[in-house]
Amino acid sequence: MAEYIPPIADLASAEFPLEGFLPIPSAPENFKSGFVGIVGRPNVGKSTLMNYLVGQKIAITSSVAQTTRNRLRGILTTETGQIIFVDTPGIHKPHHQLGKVLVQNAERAIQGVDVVLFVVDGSTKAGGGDRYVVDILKRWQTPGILGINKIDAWADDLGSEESKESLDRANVINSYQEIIPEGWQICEFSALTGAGLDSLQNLLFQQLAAGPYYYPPDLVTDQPERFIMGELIREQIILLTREEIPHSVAVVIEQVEETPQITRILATIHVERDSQKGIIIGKGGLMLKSIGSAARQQIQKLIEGKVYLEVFVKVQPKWRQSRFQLAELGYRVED
Ligand SMILES: Nc1nc2c(ncn2[C@@H]2O[C@H](COP(=O)(O)OP(=O)(O)OP(=O)(O)O)[C@@H](O)[C@H]2O)c(=O)[nH]1
Ligand SMILES: [Mg+2]
Repeated sequence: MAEYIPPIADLASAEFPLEGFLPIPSAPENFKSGFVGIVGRPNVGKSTLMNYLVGQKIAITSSVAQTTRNRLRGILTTETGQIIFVDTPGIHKPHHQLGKVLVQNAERAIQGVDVVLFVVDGSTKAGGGDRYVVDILKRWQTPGILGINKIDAWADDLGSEESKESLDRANVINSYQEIIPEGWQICEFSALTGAGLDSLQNLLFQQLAAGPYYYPPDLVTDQPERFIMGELIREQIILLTREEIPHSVAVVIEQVEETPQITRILATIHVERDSQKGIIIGKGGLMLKSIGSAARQQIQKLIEGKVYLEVFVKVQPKWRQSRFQLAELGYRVED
């Protein structure tokens, strides 16, 4: 059936449900489906969670806050139903135009989904950043679930002292319970190890109503391949450079040329200052070489073929402050 699947890029702008595409079967009577928004403050593990649930790396992840910059859809199809996860940028108090766009997009996602999965970091108690997110969530009546992530950290930090463990664990859960709207269910899991994710999946299906297949059963994202390629390059920059560089970087895929033997990709890395360009290029071009080579390997996995990747670095002063430049680099408020 694979030959009937339309190009991923076409699906991105298609209407739901995607009727008329051959590979979409009609759903049995008790089939559940719907949209689940994954929201929370930056760095709590939202993208790691979505990747685990759908079984493929769709969203890049890192220990640097504000890694995700766009709403990303990841699709999970089982015999029970189909969940379309919407991964969102971490909600924070924005300091520049880019931040404003990110938070606006996260807020829009909350309004457009059937269930909100509010993900928090279980290795720390609730803080101001979480309360800030809850205040935004309360503006909408979308049903919610509290997802306490990183529970693998409980065992690591607390050793074998059982009483201390249960005490701290209870404290953490209580701190989040106190801030969420009444009636929300709670689920604990680790997006890193997968512990607790079966229960989470069951809980989500319980919350969804009967519905159609929105996407073909074997599709895991509607994100265009070009977009993911750019993200994989940005991920390597985040991983290999430090400090303020990750936030000042945008990647644009200028050209993709496919031949039966190889895919040639031309990409531009945009930074804000000459000094940042210097860091990205590195001594004797070594840093850029490392970024390109690591990204190329990731892209080869994505497209399952050989890749030739050519990367340029361009200085575009203050692009994060300019609405026009943001839009040009692919960051705009999404419908
Ligand atoms: N120990 C542990 N670390 C985790 C877990 N889930 C995610 N992480 C780590 O937390 C960091 C942030 O993960 P991301 O998935 O990028 O977080 P995010 O919420 O998408 O972050 P933003 O996109 O910046 O909002 C990464 O270093 C992950 O490896 C978990 O269950 N346990
Ligand atoms: Mg993310």
